Amino acid sequence: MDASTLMNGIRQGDQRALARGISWVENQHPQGLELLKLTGKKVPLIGITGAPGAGKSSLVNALVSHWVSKGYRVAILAIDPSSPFHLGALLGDRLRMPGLFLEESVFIRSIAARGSLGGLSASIMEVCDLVQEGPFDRIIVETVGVGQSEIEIAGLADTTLVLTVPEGGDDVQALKSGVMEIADVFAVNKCDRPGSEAMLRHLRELAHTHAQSSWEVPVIGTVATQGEGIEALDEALESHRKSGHISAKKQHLLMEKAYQLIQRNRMRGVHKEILKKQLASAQTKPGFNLYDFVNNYDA
Ligand SMILES: Nc1nc2c(ncn2[C@@H]2O[C@H](COP(=O)(O)OP(=O)(O)OP(=O)(O)O)[C@@H](O)[C@H]2O)c(=O)[nH]1
Ligand SMILES: [Mg+2]
Repeated sequence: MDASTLMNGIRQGDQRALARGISWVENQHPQGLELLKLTGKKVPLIGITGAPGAGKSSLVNALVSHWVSKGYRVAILAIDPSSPFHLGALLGDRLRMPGLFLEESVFIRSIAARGSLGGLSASIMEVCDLVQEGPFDRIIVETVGVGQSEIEIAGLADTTLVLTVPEGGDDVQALKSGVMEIADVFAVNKCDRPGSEAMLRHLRELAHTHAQSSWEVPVIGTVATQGEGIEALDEALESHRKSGHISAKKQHLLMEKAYQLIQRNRMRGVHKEILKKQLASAQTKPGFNLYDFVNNYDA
């Protein structure tokens, strides 16, 4: 199949076509680039991040159910930060999202953060570009908030939702040291647990002191498993989308995107195993110098 035929399928909402397109892009199939050249549509992309077990998938589930009831079509991308072929994680999320799978209006895909330099890979950006061609009203990307990934999700998403829990003492420290800058909206999930009022109050004060002229991060209490606070959360996400605060991040996003793609293009043809062999042979020659070797290297 050629790229434009597949793209037609994707635009018409054929989920199998989309799944195939994503595979092309992820596996750097020769037609993948042709497919990407046809992209350009923009659908609001919401990134959701937070500590392992904070309730991201549960919240996505509740939010997506809410959107589906409003008639939205939604794509969910779950980024597996640890291993590329961790079926357990995907199945786990599938089980936690009963019903949604059967919904025609919801597309779910787990994607691996492989090939990245400690963060989201170029292919994830490409997958997002491709998914935006589908007939979706919202795209949601779930990523576990570890290391750089949460910073990078902020570069990728139009709106970044940071999730925390009432007992998240460590989270509060993290918030003070910069996560506040990446959050557009905050949710304190598991508000059925003790300490939620104090946590909400604390975060609201923090949000207020960090507020920028164009946007003060709203802090929403939720109980994802019971769908509590979901409407308020939806409203907060919506008002961020309409705030115009979004545009300041776009240039940064584009730069990050270009940077990673340039990096990947430059490294094309450089394979570690081959490099190892070439080095081994170069080292046997008299006068071997690593800097000369690197300088003259032609993949
Ligand atoms: N009490 C309570 N439990 C919740 C709530 N939301 C989620 N949980 C539970 O918390 C556990 C983790 O929820 P997940 O939605 O899988 O959390 P996650 O952040 O997606 O987890 P990872 O993807 O593994 O990082 C599950 O057992 C949920 O049922 C909530 O609002 N209240
Ligand atoms: Mg999850």
